Amino acid sequence: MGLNLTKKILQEHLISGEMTPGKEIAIRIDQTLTQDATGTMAYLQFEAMGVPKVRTKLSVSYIDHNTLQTGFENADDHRFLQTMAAKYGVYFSRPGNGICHQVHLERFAVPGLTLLGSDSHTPTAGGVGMIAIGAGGLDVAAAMAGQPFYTRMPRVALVKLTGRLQPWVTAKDIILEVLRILTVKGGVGKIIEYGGDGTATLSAPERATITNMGAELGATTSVFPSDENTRSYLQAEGRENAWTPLAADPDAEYDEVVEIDLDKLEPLIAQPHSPDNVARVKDLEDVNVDQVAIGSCTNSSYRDLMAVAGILRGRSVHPDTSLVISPGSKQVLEMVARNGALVDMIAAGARILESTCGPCIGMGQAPRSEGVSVRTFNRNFPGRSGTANAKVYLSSPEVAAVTAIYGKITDPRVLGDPIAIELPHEYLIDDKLIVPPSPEPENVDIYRGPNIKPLPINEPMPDSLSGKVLLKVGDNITTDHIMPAGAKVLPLRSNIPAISEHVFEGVDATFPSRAKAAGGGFVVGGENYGQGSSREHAALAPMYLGVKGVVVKSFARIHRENLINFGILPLTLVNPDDYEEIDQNDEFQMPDLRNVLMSRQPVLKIVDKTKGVEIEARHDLTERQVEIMLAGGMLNYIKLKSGGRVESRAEV
Ligand code: MIC
Ligand code: SF4
Repeated sequence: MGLNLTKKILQEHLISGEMTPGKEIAIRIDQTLTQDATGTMAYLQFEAMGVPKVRTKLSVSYIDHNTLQTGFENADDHRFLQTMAAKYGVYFSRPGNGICHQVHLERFAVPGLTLLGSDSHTPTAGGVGMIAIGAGGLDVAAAMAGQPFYTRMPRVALVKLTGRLQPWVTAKDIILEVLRILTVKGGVGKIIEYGGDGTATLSAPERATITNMGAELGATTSVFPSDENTRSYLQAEGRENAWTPLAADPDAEYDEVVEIDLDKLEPLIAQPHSPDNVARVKDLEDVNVDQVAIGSCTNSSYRDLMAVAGILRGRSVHPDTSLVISPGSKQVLEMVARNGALVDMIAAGARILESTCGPCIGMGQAPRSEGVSVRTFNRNFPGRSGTANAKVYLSSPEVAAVTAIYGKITDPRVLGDPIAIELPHEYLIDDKLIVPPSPEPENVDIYRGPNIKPLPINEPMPDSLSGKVLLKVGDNITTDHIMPAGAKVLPLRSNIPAISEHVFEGVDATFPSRAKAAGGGFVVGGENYGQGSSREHAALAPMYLGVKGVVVKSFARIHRENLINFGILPLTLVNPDDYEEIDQNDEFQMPDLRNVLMSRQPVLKIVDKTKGVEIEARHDLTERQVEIMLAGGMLNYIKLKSGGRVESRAEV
């Protein structure tokens, strides 16, 4: 049996372990990316590792999330990041240059290489055949310091595309269909590989829309073959040298196969409040819409904005609907400005925002109370838009643009003939907003504004753990629930004492004060706990508040890894029905925990003293992860291994 593409690339990068699903593997990381919201912490952690220069082939630091600058915090962090990049050998993409994933695809992604990014949508680069994985900032810091990335070998699922998309049906509809079939937890523990004749009909930017939103499946990553379409994209970006052909062997084996007939797909839309709550657009056509937002790392490429401009040309935005557009990058914005497409958007009444994440992460453009917003983004979790009771739908740019004109959810096929979009033979290449590292790093002083607080570091694990269940939550809790983002909270990403006051804000605003008063404790959750963003703040801030363990039915990958990195014990219930027995405020005890973990038994006992019962839970930690837990987290572990070098240098 031949190899699938995933295994071929992983094999090339394998440092240790065997490629059997579920077994821990270590892979070499060629490239890293960070963005400002996770990057400040990642670079503080990198600095604490005491390495003079990054040891990757390429590392890029992007500023794209926190650009509102409503106070000094964001600008201070930008300066910190720019000086860190200059000193430690990292390329720096300045604010205005675009969203990290869009710019990385345009300027840096290379087929067959590995990329680790401190953002869950890093898999976007899988659109050109990279194995691109999202992780917590600490894992990315370790990769910059030359460490391999450890993960469990995922299973590999093939999504076999046949046929070709009909007019007005797009790449977004393909990934929404995959989400409809597999759900937001259907990709956990898997890499999704795309194949079949239908792949040849999709351009690299369309493929990137699909791999981007593979994050919403919970997948480790998603990857397309590298073929002639990949070559022409890289050539048009002036990077043909980066191209290599890559494909699965014809007789490759997969753990699972999903088939999608592109001919049969129709325009789709995800309804509130989950990306897998997918319906046909034509079944929702009576829904009035207050706001349409076009942009984000999923759908803001040149191709997408040309489709939008083509629809808006000579038409007007509905008087009851606001249309905002954020182009994905400076390249996209400059090209649509030069060819006049921007004028079509402005003339139709669109509000043009800068090339950043913007409304996708709640940095402005919150909808009205109970308002309906149709967005081309990838997440519609409750509250993420900035308005707790808004109803957010996710669609293609085509559906979004037509909806903005009609003021209600509208199937774009009403417009008749499709818009013809010609992909450029040459993209406009101007990297002036990408600053290379300094040739004289010894002369670069690191700038630290007052918002950068020392990195909290956990204590080694005590012999036993005990404490209260501080909070009990249900299924599919996102990291947006645990550690909200948005214009008020995001500026505090480098200030853990301040940001920890917002933990679980939308779920139970009393959580931080109760956790502190109780001297810490436990959180209990349902299925797929911690889905969504890679933000390690969803582990770091609870750790700061004293959370010692999280007991759930199942975890999302990145969040579980982040909990381990910060020394919070992740436990899954052996018998999911035990969830019903546990109540908030129950007293938990885990006696003799250090010994139990060291004994390599995967199952341990939680004594629920309040109920007088014992509950079985699995930790599923690898030997390496047991050592990390015992040390009180990854930084302490690295310190032990390196003879005590790690320190928190971010003193102010
Ligand atoms: C997101 O889409 O939620 C973010 C903001 O890009 C996050 C990272 C973060 O919280 O900083 C992600 O997806 O990882
Ligand atoms: Fe930015 Fe939104 Fe993409 Fe996250 S999902 S990187 S916030 S555009």
